[in-house]
Amino acid sequence: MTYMSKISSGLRSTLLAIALATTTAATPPLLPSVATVHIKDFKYNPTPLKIHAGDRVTFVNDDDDAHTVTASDKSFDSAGLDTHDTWQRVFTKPGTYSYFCELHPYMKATIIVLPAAPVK
Ligand SMILES: [Cu+2]
Repeated sequence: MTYMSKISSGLRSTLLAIALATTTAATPPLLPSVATVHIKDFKYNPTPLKIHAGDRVTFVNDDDDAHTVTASDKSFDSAGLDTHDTWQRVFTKPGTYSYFCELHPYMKATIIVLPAAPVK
């Protein structure tokens, strides 16, 4: 391969990478989280989930159907998550959070937020 064709092939893969990045831009990059709740077979797992104040939780829809992660008091709402969609939320206040799926209201789960973990 000549030097010039190497550059041109490098440029082509750069453009391809940009094109791919653009098409996947709808899904925000995942931030580090302490726990992941999987939605599978119309169930949230694990539930109840225990975390500490300030922790970020990732929700993943592993089902073929769309689901939501919606607080019973509507204080948070993921909106519709299609298959393989993810949604993240940081729980800043201790408390017990009940949530459900707006599309299948019998799907219910709980997150227990304990006071922030002591600094080691
Ligand atoms: Cu659902």
